[in-house]
Amino acid sequence: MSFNWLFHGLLPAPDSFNPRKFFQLCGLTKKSPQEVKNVFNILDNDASGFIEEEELKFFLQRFSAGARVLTDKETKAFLSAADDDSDGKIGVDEFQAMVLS
Ligand SMILES: [Ca+2]
Repeated sequence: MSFNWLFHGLLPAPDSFNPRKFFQLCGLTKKSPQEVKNVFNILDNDASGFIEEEELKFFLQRFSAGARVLTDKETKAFLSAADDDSDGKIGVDEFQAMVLS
């Protein structure tokens, strides 16, 4: 996956990261559910089947190694936007729903 172009001038300033906008910018919203699942698996670094807060922090770095980590505020906002059943982590269904709807 190469989204490096996104980080030349488009890397969001601290506390301004907007996941929905990011998904649109990198074209993820036009991908198939399976492709979105592949991205989910990359973000689920420990392969637990969920993206936990500790993994979500490194969201930008999974796309580009030189990117910053998300701030606590951004991480919590991202989590609550995706976490439909409020279990404190993001499942693949929740991730697909957030990206594709
Ligand atoms: Ca995980």
